[in-house]
Amino acid sequence: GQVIRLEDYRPTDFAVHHVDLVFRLGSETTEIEARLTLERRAGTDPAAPLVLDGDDLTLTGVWLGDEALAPPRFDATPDRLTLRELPAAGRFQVTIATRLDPAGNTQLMGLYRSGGVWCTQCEAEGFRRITYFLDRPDVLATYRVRVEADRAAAPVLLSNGNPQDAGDLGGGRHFAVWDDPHPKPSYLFALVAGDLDVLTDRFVTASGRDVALAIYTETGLSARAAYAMDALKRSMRWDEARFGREYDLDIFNIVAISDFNMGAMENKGLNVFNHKYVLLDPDTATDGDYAGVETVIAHEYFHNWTGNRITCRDWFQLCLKEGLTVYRDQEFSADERSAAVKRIASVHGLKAQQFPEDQGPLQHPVRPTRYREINNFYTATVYEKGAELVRMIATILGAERFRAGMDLYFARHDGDAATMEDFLACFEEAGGIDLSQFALWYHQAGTPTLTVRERFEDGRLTLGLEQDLQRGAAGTGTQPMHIPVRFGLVSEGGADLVAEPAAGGAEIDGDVIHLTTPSAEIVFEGLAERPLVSVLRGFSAPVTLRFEQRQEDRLRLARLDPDAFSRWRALTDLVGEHLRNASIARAAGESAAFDARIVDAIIASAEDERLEPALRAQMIAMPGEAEIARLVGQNVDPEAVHEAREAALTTLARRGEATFARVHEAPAATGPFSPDAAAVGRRALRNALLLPLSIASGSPDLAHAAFAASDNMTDRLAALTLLAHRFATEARTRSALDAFFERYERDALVIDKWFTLQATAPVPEAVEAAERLIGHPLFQLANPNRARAVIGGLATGNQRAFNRADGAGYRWVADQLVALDRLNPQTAARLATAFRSWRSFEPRRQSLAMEALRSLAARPDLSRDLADIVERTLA
Ligand code: DPP
Ligand code: ZN
Repeated sequence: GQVIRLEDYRPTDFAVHHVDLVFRLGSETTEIEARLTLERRAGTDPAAPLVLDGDDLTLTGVWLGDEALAPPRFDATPDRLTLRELPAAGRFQVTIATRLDPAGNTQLMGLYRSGGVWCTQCEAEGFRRITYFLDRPDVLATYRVRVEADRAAAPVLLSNGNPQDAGDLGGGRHFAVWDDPHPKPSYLFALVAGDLDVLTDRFVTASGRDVALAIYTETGLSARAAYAMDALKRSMRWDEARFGREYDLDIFNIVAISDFNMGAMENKGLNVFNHKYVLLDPDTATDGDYAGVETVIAHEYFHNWTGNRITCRDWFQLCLKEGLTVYRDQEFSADERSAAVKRIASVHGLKAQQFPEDQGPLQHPVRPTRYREINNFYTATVYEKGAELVRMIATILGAERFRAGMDLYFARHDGDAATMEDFLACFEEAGGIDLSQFALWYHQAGTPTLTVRERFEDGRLTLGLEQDLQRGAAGTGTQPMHIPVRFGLVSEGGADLVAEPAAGGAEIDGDVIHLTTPSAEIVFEGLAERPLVSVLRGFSAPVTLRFEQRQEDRLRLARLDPDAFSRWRALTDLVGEHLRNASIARAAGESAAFDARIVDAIIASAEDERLEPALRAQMIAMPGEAEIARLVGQNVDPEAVHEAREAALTTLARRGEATFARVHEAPAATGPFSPDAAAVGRRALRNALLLPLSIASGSPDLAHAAFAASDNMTDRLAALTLLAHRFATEARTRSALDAFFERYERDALVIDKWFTLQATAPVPEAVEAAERLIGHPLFQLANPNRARAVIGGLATGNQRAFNRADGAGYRWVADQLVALDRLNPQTAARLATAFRSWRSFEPRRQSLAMEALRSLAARPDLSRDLADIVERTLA
C-alpha cells in the first residue's frame, strides 16, 4: 500500500462550502444524491481538475449545475472521481449520485445496517464509502440532509444539527430534513434511521440555551440509558465549569448501536455509540461498565469542542483531539469519583496498553509522520500517551496558566482545522514559556527511562536524575526531553517535609523538578533526618522509573506516603519486582521466596482504614500475567510467569487468610446496590478478596455462595469468573455457567461477558475452548463485540493460552483473523496487535509466533489494515 507522509501535506485546490445530501433508504439499495457547493481556492491552478475520494462506490450520475456530465468531462472508478473543465472562479455546484448496499456492508464503515437500523460511521475515511468527496478533515462545510424511508421500518430519521422539516411522502414513506449550521469535516457526518425507542431529557446551558437531549436505543431498552443520560448532563455541566465550554445546538442526540467498530463516535449533534457504552442496569452491567459509560459519554461530549469546533488539519494531528479529549475525560472522572483511584486506573491502563506498544514493533510517535492505514493509528499511544502529554503541559504550567492556554486555544482556533504546533503555541503564549524541547514528546517514540539515585550525608540529600531514551523501532530520535518529576520528601512520621534546594542543578518549581538535560543533581540542605524520597508522584511523566531505593524505605512509603497514588506505586512496584525475579528464577528451574515484609504490607493495606476501599482493592490486586511479562522484558516463559504468580498468590492467600476473611465479613462491606463511588469501592474490595480466600480454602464454596447471593452483575460476574478460571473442571461450575447463560440468553452484552470469561480462563486448553465457543449458535464473527469477546479474549486476555508452547494459540488466532478480515478489516487489524510483544518471548515461542505472522503476511488477499499491522509487527 501507499505511504501517506506528513511532509506532503498541502491544502485542497477547492473549498467545499456546503453539502446538500438526499438519502433514499430502501430495503435492498440506497440511493444518494450529494450536491456540493464548491469554489477554487485563491492562488491555485485555474485548470486543476477536482479529484474526489471514493471507496468501493457505484456512480449513477454527475451534474455540473443542471447539466448532466459525460466522460471525458469526468472519469470514475470505485475509488476516485475526477472532474475536469470546472469554473476557474466563483461558486458552482456539482451533484453526484451513488447507489449503495448498506446491508452488504460488513466493514461497518460508511452507511451500513445493524439489526434493522441504518447507521453511519465516517471517521476516519468512511464518508467516501457513501459519496465521492474531498474526504479529509481540513475540508469544512455546512450540511443539510434529507432522509427518506419507509415509516414502518424507520419511524426515526436522524442526522447532524437541528431538525428542520419532516413529513409524509405517501406510499408508506416519509422524510426528515436536518440542518447543521456548524461547518464540519466529513468524518463528523452521521445518519441514523430505524425503529428505535428513546429516552428524553433536557439541559439548560449556563447562558440559558435550552437543549433537548435524547438517547435512542433498540426497542424495549430505553430505560437502560438512564445512567448514560445522567452522565451526559454531568459532562455538560462540568465542561462549563472547568473549561467554560457550552453546548452549541438546540438538540443533542445519542444512538446506541449493536454492531460498532469503535467505542463511540462524536458526530456533530448526533453521537453514535456502541451500545456497550450506553445500556446499563445493575442486573446486566458491572461497576466497570458504569465507569466505562461515564467515561465514553463524557469523552464524546467533550469532543464537541476539542475535535468538532476545533478539528484536525490532517490525520497526523489525531492526538490534537484524542489526547486532549482523553485528558479531559480523565479529569472529569477524577472529579466525579476519587481522583487517586482514577489516576491509578489510568496509569494501570497506560502501562498495560501503551507501554508494550511503545516498547515493541508497533511503536510510533504521538504525532506520527507517516501511515499506510489511518485506522491503525487510533492507538494507546495517540490516545493515552497523548493525554499524558497534555497532563504534563498542565503540570509544567500550573492550573491557572494551563486554563489560560486552553482559553486561548478555544478563542484563537474555533472553527479551524488545527495542528499540534497551533496547540502548543497557545500554551507558550499564555504560559510565557518555551515548549520547543517539550514538543519532542510528540515526535520521539518510545518510553524514556528515568534513573534516580539518592545520597544522604550531614543533613544534605543529593538526588541524581538521569534520562535515557533508547532508539526503538520508529527510529525517531533520542534527544533529552523535558521531564516534569513531581516529588516529595517524607518524614519518618509520614509528613511532607519542606526543604529548599541549594542553588544550581535542575530547576525546581514547587514540588516539580524539571529535568531538561541528560542528567542533573539536586541538593537539599539542612535536613534534620534522612527523608523518604517519593518520586514521580501522580505519575507526572510517562517514563519507566529506575530507582534503587532501599527496600525498607519503599515499604514505609507504601504505608505512609501522604500521596495515595505513591503508596499504591510503592507497593505494586515491590510486588512487580518480586514477580519479575520469581518468573526469571522459575524459567531457570529455581524459585524465589516472596519477601514476607512485602506480603505483610499487602495484607495490611487490605484493612487500612485510612484508605478508601477502592484503593485497598487496587493495592491488593496482583499484577496480571501480561504485566509481569512486560517487566521480565525478554526471553519470557509464560508458564514460568503463570507459576510465579500462582505461587505468590498462594503465599499471600495463606498468610493473609484471617485478615482477608475479617475484612470480607465486615458489615460495612455489604448493603443494598447503589452505583455511587463508595459502594463501587466496597464491592471492588469484597470481590478482590474472593480470590485469595478461595485459594486459601482450596474450595469454590465461597464463590458459589457469592454467585448465589449476588443481586447485581458486578458480584455475579466476579464470582462466576473465579469459578470458571479456577474450578473449571467441577460440575458445579458448568451448572453456574449454564444458569448464567439461560438467564441472559437474550441479552447480547451479557452474553459477550459469558464468552469472554471462558476465552480468558488461564489454562492452555482455553484454545480448544475458544474453538468450541466460535461454534456456539450465538457466536457471530460479524459482530465486533462478539468477535472481540472470544478472539480478543484469547489473544489479549489470556497470555498463557495465546502463547501456548506448541503454537496452537498463535495459529488459532491467525486463522480467525483471516476469516474476520474478509468481513471487517478494521476489527481484524485491531485484534492482530495482540502479536505486538512476540519478540519478548523465549526463542521457541518467538519462532512459532513468527511462523503464524508470516503465514498471514503471505496471504495475497489481506486487507490493507491487517497487512499493515502484520508487516510492521514482523519488521
Ligand atoms: N470515536 C472515536 C473517539 O471518540 C474516534 N474519534 O475516540
Ligand atoms: Zn475520541
